[in-house]
Parts: sequence; structure tokens; C-alpha cells
Amino acid sequence: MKFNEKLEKIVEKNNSLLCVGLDIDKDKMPKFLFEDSKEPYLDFNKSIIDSTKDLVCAYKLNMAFYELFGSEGFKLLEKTISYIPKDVVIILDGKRNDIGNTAKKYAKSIFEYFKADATTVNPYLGMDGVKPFLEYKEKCSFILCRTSNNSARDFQDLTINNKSFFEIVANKIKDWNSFKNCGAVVGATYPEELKKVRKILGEDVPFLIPGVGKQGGDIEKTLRFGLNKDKKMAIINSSRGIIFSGDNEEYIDSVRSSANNLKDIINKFRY
Ligand code: OMP
Repeated sequence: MKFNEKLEKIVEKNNSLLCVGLDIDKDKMPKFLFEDSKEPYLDFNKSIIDSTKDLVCAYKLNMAFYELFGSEGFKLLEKTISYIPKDVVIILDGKRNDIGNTAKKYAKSIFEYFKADATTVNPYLGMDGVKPFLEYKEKCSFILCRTSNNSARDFQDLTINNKSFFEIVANKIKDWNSFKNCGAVVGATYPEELKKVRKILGEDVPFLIPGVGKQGGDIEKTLRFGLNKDKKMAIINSSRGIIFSGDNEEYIDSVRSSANNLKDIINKFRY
């Protein structure tokens, strides 16, 4: 099944554009888990998935939070991925890229070994670094277009022939989208830029939008400018704001209510 079809199905089933980011962090997780459990990170992830799987369209796992554990982290990634229900979209966020020969191996690892539905791709090396990802026609490659961080301005606002660099990237994404399997990453912290990118990319390109919650992105403007005309084709990610919203033994109640709350805020805008 093509990515966009899988996304549409789960958005419909769970009536949700919410993506929960499973960015595990010992310093922010409930302390008791580390006293009571042999596999605290896996138990944590499983508890988050159990309590939110009917509220989300996707889970995003940023590889940084797993790679730091070495081989254990990779096992944890695999076990978490295999625990996610098959109809929910899995985004393995690696922001990978390199020369084509190397990018091919990154793409193989993410799509064939980990079997992710989607990944994040850095466009800095140009087409030959992006192409190996796009050859996986059923998958989606979310290409970094306008990132959510402050320093996004350093390069992404530079202008060439009166166009900002992020707009040039958006136009490239349009050119690269011949298999209809490109997405764009655009931060919720830059709604005006989001509006411009949606205009360039049209109705059918899915956007991965991080930056709501802890990074303070404007949710209302994000939805106004980021969704397509059918109020779809955007995946709104929140990681810390949801998974670390509770502290003690009852943390999972707070996780569920934070996820439900954000899902409802998003849906209020959709209907
Ligand atoms: P929270 O700020 O905790 O909601 O996490 C945001 C997640 O989205 C992290 O995994 C970030 O690495 C990721 N992210 C951004 O925050 N900004 C971006 O521009 C792009 C991403 C991403 O590609 O997911």
C-alpha cells in the first residue's frame, strides 16, 4: 500500500492528525520505572502506545534517542516498532543523507531492516543523495524544508534570485516528487513560511509538522496554513509535550489526556 493511502486510512479510522514522538529520555521519564522494571524504556514506549494508539495517525521515533544506547538502542527501536499496530504510520526520523552510494545504505536500513513507513531526509546534498530514498515508492521521504529551530534562519532564509532557500527547497521537492512519495518537514514555529510551502507544494504532499507543545509553535496558524483544502495531509508531531506530561505511577493518564487534548484541538479546526 502506498504511504499516502495508509495515512488516509488511519487518519479516517482514528479521526486524527496527531503524531506522538517516542523520544525517550531517562531524565524526563517517571523515576519509578527505573526501580521496578528490567526494560524501563520498552515498558515506557509500550505504555505510551497502549494508551494512545486509538488517538494518533502516526508515531515518530527520532533515532538519536536510541542510538546513544548502542546495540541495545537498536534492539529497543526494533522492539518498539514491532509493537506499533500495523495500521498506524511509523516515521523513523533519522534526517539522513550522504553521497548516493551511502544514502542507498541509509535508505535500505530504514525501509528494509526497520520497515518504517516514512523517514526524514536532509536535502543538502541534492538529488543524488535523495534519490535512493525515493526509489522506495511505497514509502514516504519527508524532506527537511523549513525546520522549527531558531537557527533555521542561518541558511534557510538566505535569498537567491529573490527566493528564500527554503522556497527553493520546496520547489525542488516538487520536482523530485515524480513517484508521489515526497513529504516536507515544516516547523510549526514558522507559520508564514508554512503557508508559502503549502502554496508551492499543493494539496497532495503530506507535511510533517513538529514544533507544537514544548517548542511553542502556534497551533491555530499551523493548522490554518499547513492543512490542505480537505483539512488533511499534515501530521502534527508532539513528543515531550505528550510523553513526559505525567510523572508518578499515574503518568499514563496524563499522557492519554494530553494526546486526546491535542487531537481535539486539531480536530476543532478541521470541522
Ligand atoms: P518536541 O519538541 O519534544 O515535541 O519534539 C520534536 C521532535 O521533532 C524531535 O524529535 C525533533 O528532533 C523533531 N523535529 C523538530 O523538532 N524540528 C524540525 O524542524 C524537524 C524535526 C523532525 O524532523 O521531526
